[in-house]
Amino acid sequence: MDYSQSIAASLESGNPMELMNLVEKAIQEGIAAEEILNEGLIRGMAVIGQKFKDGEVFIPEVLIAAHAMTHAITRLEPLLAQSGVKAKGKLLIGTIKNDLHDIGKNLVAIMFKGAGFEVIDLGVDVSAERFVEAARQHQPDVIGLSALLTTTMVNMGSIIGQLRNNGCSALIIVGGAPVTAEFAVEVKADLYAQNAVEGVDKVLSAIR
Ligand code: B1M
Repeated sequence: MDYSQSIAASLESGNPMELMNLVEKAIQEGIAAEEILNEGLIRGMAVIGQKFKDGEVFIPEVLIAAHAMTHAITRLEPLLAQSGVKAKGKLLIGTIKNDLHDIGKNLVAIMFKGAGFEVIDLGVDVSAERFVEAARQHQPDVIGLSALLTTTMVNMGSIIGQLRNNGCSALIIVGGAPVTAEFAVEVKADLYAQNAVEGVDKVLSAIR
């Protein structure tokens, strides 16, 4: 089994110490941080998501994996952000109200930092009012809305409407597992991205 497969397997089996050791070894072996992330951590988490859906694992197991993944991402963060150049703009990002999923949103934030953006991360469960207030305070160039639940993504349109009604002209990008390009058009977002790297690419193309 190669490192990526071992990392995915160790995340699935909920063994944080083993996971960190494998991530460390993979880094020392010169495996690219992106590969460790995509082929190891994200792949492992996708399996856990499927098992959760199928009733084979439950919230505690998912939480253990999520904590382990967060630690591993923290270790990878400086490597992922190494491509950073001069500041390209300011991103305000958050996971929307009633949604506590933050792993994907954190990855988006890391990738934007790596691309040279100043990032203001509002965290999870962010209301429309907080987005509006933070947009007024920080005057971002880009606002990112993340949602992982079909029950919360439906609020994206209202948040975008309230931002626009309050005079915010920042570029708005939406994403998260259940969000699609069609949905992004429906809620009047400027951009949609399927993953963090695509998010950075699309924003850079739009602001160039
Ligand atoms: Co929950 N959860 N969860 N969960 N969870 C999902 C999302 C689910 C699909 C699992 C399933 O049923 N298969 C399901 C949603 C079903 C639906 O709505 N259709 C679900 C559910 C139901 C729930 C609860 C309701 C369970 C319950 O309590 N009964 C509950 C809700 C809590 C709440 O938010 N109010 C819940 C709770 C949790 C935990 C707390 C246990 C934990 C979250 C821990 C944390 O985030 N700190 C958790 C987890 C870990 C998951 C799964 C297994 C993994 C999510 C993840 O981190 N993926 C998830 C199943 C799955 O997605 N396969 C699931 C890895 C991450 C890197 O990917 O977040 O998709 P992702 O981010 C990607 C892209 O989506 C994109 O880029 C990232 C990668 O580059 N992206 C953006 C994300 N945001 C973006 C923003 C952008 C651009 C791209 O621009 C701004």
